[in-house]
Amino acid sequence: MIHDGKTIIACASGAHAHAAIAVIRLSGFQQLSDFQSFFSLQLALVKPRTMMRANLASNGEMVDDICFCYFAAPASYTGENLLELYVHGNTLNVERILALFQTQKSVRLARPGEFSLRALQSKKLTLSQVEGLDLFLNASTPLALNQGMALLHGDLHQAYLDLFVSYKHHKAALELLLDFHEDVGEEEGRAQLSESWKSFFAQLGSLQKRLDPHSSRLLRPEIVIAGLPNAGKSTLFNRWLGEERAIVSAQAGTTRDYIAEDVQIDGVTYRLVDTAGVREAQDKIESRGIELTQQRLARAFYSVLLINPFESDENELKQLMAHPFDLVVLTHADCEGFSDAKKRLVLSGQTLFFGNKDNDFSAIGSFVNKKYVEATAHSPILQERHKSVISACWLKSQAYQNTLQNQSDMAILSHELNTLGHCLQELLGIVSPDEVLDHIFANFCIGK
Ligand SMILES: Nc1nc2c(ncn2[C@@H]2O[C@H](COP(=O)(O)OP(=O)(O)OP(=O)(O)O)[C@@H](O)[C@H]2O)c(=O)[nH]1
Ligand SMILES: [Mg+2]
Repeated sequence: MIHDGKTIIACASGAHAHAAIAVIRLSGFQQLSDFQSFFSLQLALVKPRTMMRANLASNGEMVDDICFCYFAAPASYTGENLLELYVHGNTLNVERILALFQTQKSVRLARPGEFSLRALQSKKLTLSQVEGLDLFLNASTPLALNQGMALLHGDLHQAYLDLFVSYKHHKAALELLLDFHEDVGEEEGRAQLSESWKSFFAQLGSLQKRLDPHSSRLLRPEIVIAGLPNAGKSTLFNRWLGEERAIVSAQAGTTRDYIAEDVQIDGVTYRLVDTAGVREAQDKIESRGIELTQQRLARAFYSVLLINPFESDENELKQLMAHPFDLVVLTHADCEGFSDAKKRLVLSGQTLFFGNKDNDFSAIGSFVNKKYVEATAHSPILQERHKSVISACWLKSQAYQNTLQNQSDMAILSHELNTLGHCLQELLGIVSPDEVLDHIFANFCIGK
């Protein structure tokens, strides 16, 4: 996305629901007085970072009674001249004010994320901070919220900076051995090389331990209820939500598409997903529904297999159980003959029983929470970009370590270390080679 020099405008507080107040942002204008025709007070007199009140007007007709605050460049979120309007949050009103400002040729609607992109371009935010902001604003788990804040606050970025400093120490040690070994001495040079590598490798190792291929499931964790048709999935789904959200009927194959709603368990928001019963599909729609069930199961954070022990086809159940379910729930526990019916099933792992009158889902909730606590204990890194770059760095550093141990040719080592360096720069942004040289002369006393 290239900066086209236009002023961008958008509602920053979500324009899709009526609210008491909505915040509209404008960024990138030449001077505040560009908007004079819309304001009832003299904009030339407005001091930056001061809350003001004014009437907004269009062709002399009052549009809204608002408050506003002006942030002069570069001391603003985007680093540009920025104006925040606090308007009445009716969606029509917001639309009307957005349209009013766009009557000026230089103003256009912002694209998603464009304010943050401009903040990045003006170096007000680092890439990690922008990613943190994204994580923070979309978080549905405390892990994502905390990690978003850590990124935004620059904590994780600091860990990458520290890693890069260690890398530069090591690179400097290698350069020293290559170009100045007569000054330093071979033995001393090799010792520095080995020590600096150990320290870098340990730092990278602790980041690598935070990689988890399944961590994307923690961003918006789903609890997926699956089973054969008529197992009682929609019944359990409705009872958990406390409302008649899904259609329940004695006809097998009632749920065709999956249905999802949010549930809270110990401060974490999960998507609870009711799915189409899995069987030999009877038509194209059912077949698609079953495909969707399999997809939801594959990306589920927690999967629950529901079984009606009175109506369970062993072969079909066997096929379903190929998926590693976290929990099995037997339904129809209120029905006569339940104990005998359940004896016919061969089950392993966690199992719970539910009948028509059971409304207490705390047992399932505590199993789900246990898994969440275990899955987040090592603070897994959630950002896909960070995960893939760290894992590439890890692979490269292992290869380099191999060469370091077995290869005495410094030129090859230097080449491999450079490719690792490029990878690290991806975590941080491009760094000029001059910096490495600066580092050598700053940290090592050469030509004593
Ligand atoms: N007695 C009793 N009936 C139940 C129980 N759970 C579900 N039912 C009944 O079983 C039938 C099927 O229930 P649903 O919840 O629609 O089953 P489903 O698994 O969603 O079925 P599909 O959407 O067709 O895959 C309905 O008539 C429910 O009232 C239970 O625990 N006890
Ligand atoms: Mg159903």
